[in-house]
Amino acid sequence: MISFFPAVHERHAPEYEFFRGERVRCFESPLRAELVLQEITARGHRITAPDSDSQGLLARVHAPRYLAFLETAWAQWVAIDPSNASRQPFPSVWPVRTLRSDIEPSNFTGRLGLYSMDTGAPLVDGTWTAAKGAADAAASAAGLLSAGERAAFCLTRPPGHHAGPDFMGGYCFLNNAAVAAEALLAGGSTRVAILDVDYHHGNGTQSIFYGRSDVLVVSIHGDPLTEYPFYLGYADETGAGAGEGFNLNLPLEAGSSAESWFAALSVACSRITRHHADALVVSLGLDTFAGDPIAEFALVSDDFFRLGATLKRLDLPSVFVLEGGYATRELGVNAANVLDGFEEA
Ligand code: Q9C
Ligand code: ZN
Repeated sequence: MISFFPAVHERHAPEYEFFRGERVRCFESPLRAELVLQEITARGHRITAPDSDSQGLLARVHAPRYLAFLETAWAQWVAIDPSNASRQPFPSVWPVRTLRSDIEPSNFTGRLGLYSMDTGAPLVDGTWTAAKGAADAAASAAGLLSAGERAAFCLTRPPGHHAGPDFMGGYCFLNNAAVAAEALLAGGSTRVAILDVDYHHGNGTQSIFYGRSDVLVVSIHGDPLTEYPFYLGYADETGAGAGEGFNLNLPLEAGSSAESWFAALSVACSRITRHHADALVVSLGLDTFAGDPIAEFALVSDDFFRLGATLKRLDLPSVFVLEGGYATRELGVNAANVLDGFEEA
């Protein structure tokens, strides 16, 4: 399968995040992409650089003031104090209920909190460049599908599905899957489906399309009562206004078996078929793997062939966009198994 790989991903390499009150090395690392690249190259997939600019599409997905912040955040951070160049900024205050989010403070801490859902998306010097490269890959892959190709893989990081219209979070800055969906619409699709199979609910993607009927969003994920992102992803979230009925959440208890996961996948596929989608975007999180260090599902490496093969049966032009997956050593094999399962089915 043709795979878009933006080498600039490596510019996003934060040193640490917070886990149980401690600083720990980031789970979402450049090595993830390098190991996937190694494995899909070894299996004969064709790798290419992104060739589309996602700028116009990003403006359909994200708020202008959020994009402006993200692009200039590092410069503002370093302008406060040159020694900040060797420090990672983290948000420390947020506009929760009763506080105002219509006003954008000029203060960096005020802006960072306004545009963050958590402390889980550490920002560094190269974050914008890397995130933009991933969005460009999503635009490129969708462009290729619009030109008649049947499938493409975005070997991209940082991931995107937690990033909402105007906020970052959960390792995500720009919503690559949403960019792919918008690019498909711009390229002539009229009914797109996004299937999010990451362990964590894709709150950003859901929110971006919640009021719309042209993009169906279906997600299988750990029950937010116990799993991140906690505040979205419940079964009663079915869409709003014109989008009513075009959002489907299939939460599963943490610890669910592969068998129940594939049962949910079959429900998801039925809904996508009923949507009469003309293109599919797969938010391909691989943190459903049994060995994932921060997730609680039980898929084994062979199950990822089955996932690919199942998606092939939808018979739709498909863009696969890498999301999470933190069992780094097995990530390449698991990603490649999905692609090969799809191609060999
Ligand atoms: N610090 C994606 O899979 N919290 N994001 C994990 C470890 C957030 C995962 C706890 C998990 C976000 C794209
Ligand atoms: Zn995840």
